[in-house]
Amino acid sequence: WEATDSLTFSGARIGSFFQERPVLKNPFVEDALLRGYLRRHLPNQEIFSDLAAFGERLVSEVDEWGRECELNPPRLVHFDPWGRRVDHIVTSSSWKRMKDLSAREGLVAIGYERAFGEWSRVYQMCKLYLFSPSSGLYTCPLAMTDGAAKVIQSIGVSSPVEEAYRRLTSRQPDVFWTSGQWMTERRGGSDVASGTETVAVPQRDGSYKLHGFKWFTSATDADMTLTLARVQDGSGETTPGSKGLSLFYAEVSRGQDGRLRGLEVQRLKDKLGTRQMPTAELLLDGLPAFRLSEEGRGVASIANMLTITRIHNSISAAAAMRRVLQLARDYAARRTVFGKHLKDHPLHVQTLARMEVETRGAFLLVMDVCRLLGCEENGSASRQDSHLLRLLTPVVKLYTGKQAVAVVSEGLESFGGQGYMEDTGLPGILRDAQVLSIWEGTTNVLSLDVLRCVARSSGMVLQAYFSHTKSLLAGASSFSSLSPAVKAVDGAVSDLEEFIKVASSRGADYMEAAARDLAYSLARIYTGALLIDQACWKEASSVDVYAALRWCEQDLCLVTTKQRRGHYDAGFPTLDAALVFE
Ligand code: UCC
Ligand code: FAD
Repeated sequence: WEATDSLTFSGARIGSFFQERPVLKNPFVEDALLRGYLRRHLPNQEIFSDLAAFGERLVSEVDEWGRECELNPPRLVHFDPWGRRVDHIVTSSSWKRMKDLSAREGLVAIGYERAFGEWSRVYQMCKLYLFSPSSGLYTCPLAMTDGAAKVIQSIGVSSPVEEAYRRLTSRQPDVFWTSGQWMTERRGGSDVASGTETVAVPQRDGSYKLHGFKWFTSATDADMTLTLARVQDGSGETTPGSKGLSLFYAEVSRGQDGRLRGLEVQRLKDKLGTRQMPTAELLLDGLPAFRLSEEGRGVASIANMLTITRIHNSISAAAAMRRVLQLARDYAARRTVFGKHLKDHPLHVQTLARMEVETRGAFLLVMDVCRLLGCEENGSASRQDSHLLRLLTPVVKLYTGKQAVAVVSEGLESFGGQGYMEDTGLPGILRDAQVLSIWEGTTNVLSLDVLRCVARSSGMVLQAYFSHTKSLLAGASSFSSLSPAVKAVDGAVSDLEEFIKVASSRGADYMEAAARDLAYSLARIYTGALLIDQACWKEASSVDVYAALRWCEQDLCLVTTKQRRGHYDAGFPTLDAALVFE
């Protein structure tokens, strides 16, 4: 009988053991591959100092803002207290802070200042890679902002978009603008050509007014947007299909009555993830706009934006994988089960090692695409580089988008039940990863884009691909430790070449059925070659060699096996349909 037992009020006895949470450490310092990659290609002290300091700031300050963005999602206020329509998207103070931070840190500007020549894009993207998992999804508006700046630059920085370009690429928070990318309408997001109903009505002064409905518009608190619409001729007619689409620039502004000019926000989307960021449905009701492309060249003109946003998407995918791994390995050193730390259970470490190999592959693949982009923008790209950039952009986006979901999902499991608990912040990583394979082109749509760019280049992009992959392998010929990996990639290259020869005589339907497997094969083989190349670097470690070997143990060429190839034959779509719809 103890005195405390007689107390009417006493704290519940919940035991004294509490699990330790995983601790986020400086993501730059923690990332051996990132630092190794930069030491190899861009050994610049200024960049190392900047990234190390930025990494520190992410841990001490910004990561918390990102969490606040998740906890205080945007909301839409349609009317002011006196009943006037205002359509105000209210965002959290942390979301606004992200905008200031992005400007000051030059997260878009670095790509346009080009202080590091052809490596400027690599620098910019490495910084975004660190930022992304802590950014509260602010990397989404940054991607579109970067894409818009790229489109303007490619069209020509002149009136009426001179000012916009200056703002999109500014480092001054009060000058910096973000952009939207309004493409998707109710009828469709993949098939933009038949999905776009928005019309552009010419005005006397050469500008236009847009009327239509945009079904998905992300980061809708942006200052401007690029969008697609069909120009009406004198009799009010428009041209259907892709040939009728033109590219427009519009500012998002308010009139003296406080209402959005020519715009109404119908509602905010109720999303699985990306909740930190507003995604709206918009009625364009006479939105003032300027045509940026020639009439009918809308899709081709916005393609530059797609290239940039797809690269950003891939950066976010690799970054999500890296983040979950960094937390998982920290946790593995804290959590004890069956008498020892998780890090001392070989099966647990093997699971993390598999995730690590996938993450390394994703990082090297996306960095290589950034390198190619930098070369192209710097005027130092060969024809081969340009072909590779065109081919690998959809490949890296579709492959990393899918792998991010797999790796992050595995990552959540590594925390046991805690990985499933919302207030740990971990489930949000998975919910946000799920979108990476949907927006900016789904996996299938991008697989078909791969086929189209192969066909349109008369196979030149594939020639560039094979030639560069082989040159990477040739560099490894004297490294005996890597020979199983080299042999595997070499064999996969031959299989793929052979498949392409056979498949090209089989017709378009056959190729279409093979498109996804082909795109995956392109990704896996090329990534294998990059991991091998990284392992050949004079300062590479045995871990780099091991990572290359591990990657190349998997099925690299998915279009090789006879059974699978059979599935591309004429009879199989009917069987697939029967299987699905029985
Ligand atoms: O989802 C969106 C925003 C989400 C938020 C931002 C996230 C950013 C990452 C953040 C990370 C946290 S915006 C919506 C994105 N929508 C899409 O991605 C659409 C997906 N659909 C496609 O990609 C289709 O393949 C279409 C729309 C491009 C197909 O349209 P068409 O009209 O059938 O296209 P064509 O006929 O294939 O191509 C028309 C022209 C051709 O040029 P010309 O006429 O000179 O021969 C093509 O070569 O456009 C050119 N073109 C391209 N050029 C088409 N695609 C490309 C390309 N990818 N690169 C270069
Ligand atoms: P659909 O095209 O209807 O696709 C449905 C399915 O069919 C997919 O699995 C697809 O892979 C498959 N499919 C389609 N065509 C083919 C084919 N030819 N062969 C085989 N399979 C095919 N859009 C914007 O413009 N701006 C934004 O800011 C924006 N933000 C977004 C934010 C979020 C959170 C989300 C989820 C979407 C956003 N989108 C935005 C829209 C996004 O780009 C589209 O949803 C996407 O491009 C897919 O288009 P869809 O929804 O019409 O799907």
